Amino acid sequence: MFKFLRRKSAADTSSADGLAQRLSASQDNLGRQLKQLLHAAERIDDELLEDLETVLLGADLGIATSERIMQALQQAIASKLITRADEVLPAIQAELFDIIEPCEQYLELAGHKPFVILVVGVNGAGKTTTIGKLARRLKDEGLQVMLAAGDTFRAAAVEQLQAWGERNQVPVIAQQTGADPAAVIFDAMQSAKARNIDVLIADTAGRLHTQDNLMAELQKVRRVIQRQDDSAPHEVMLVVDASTGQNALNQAQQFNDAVQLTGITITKLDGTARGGVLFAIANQLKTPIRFVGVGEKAEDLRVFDATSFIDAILPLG
Ligand SMILES: Nc1nc2c(ncn2[C@@H]2O[C@H](COP(=O)(O)OP(=O)(O)O)[C@@H](O)[C@H]2O)c(=O)[nH]1
Ligand SMILES: [Mg+2]
Repeated sequence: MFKFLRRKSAADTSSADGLAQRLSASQDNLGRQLKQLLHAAERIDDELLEDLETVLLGADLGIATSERIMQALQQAIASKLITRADEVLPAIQAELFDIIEPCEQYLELAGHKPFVILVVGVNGAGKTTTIGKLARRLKDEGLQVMLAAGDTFRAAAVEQLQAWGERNQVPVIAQQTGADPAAVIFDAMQSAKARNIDVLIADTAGRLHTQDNLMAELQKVRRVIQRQDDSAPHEVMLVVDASTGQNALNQAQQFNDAVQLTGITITKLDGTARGGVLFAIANQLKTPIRFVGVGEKAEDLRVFDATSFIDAILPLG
């Protein structure tokens, strides 16, 4: 029997309000700014439209996504679907929902044992922390989890993963600093099979001498995993830090070109005003957004839910 991860944990469902609180800086930057502008507007004119676009860009939606929304608005205005300023906000909200709704695709862990998750992203994005949170979550669901310390670049990275492993009683496969990450992950694959592990999550380094080196290393790790299970890795998950704004979008595009992402986790949505970058990533990449990180603690990883996200960042009420 395959075990399925529950669609949502209590933390996801009981916390619609909690999410709004965590995202309050981004809500100030997007939802509140749009409301203020539209509240003050007497009619829809070019000046208002320009100001709206400025807010969208300022909220890190990026040029392409802001243009998409402005075009949708202009069409609705031209066809008289929208005639008053107070009709604009619901229209923007609906368009933003259409952008992110297709990315609400939950990570299904069925069908492979071990289910192998390769976690990639630049240094400091939140990879190791996300792995720790995810391990805890999966363990709570009754799954056997193992971690592979594939960031062999820095001693601290291995220790950090081991600390998460100890806290949550999850085994961590590691070698000395400087070891070949592909070898660590190869070891972990064998060990996971021998120990009947359900989910193996592999950490990776985020910085090498050049971007090309990093991507070549990740491709090697992928080949080594495939030598043991040609269907693996079953998830290549990028972790990006929302507070880096448009950089997060650029990273997503680069990693996707190099290692074909199957999922994205967007971290540090708490305490940044740049959460709007999630719309840019969804619109440009269309890759499933699996989780959002809203804090440093184990429970601060939420399943991405388009409706709760919109309600938090752009509430209509
Ligand atoms: N506020 C906040 N901090 C986070 C989040 N995720 C990670 N961090 C912090 O970001 C820093 C870098 O995280 P780390 O997992 O080491 O990044 P890595 O280099 O990609 O492995 C750490 O101090 C984490 O505690 C998040 O969702 N919210
Ligand atoms: Mg790390």
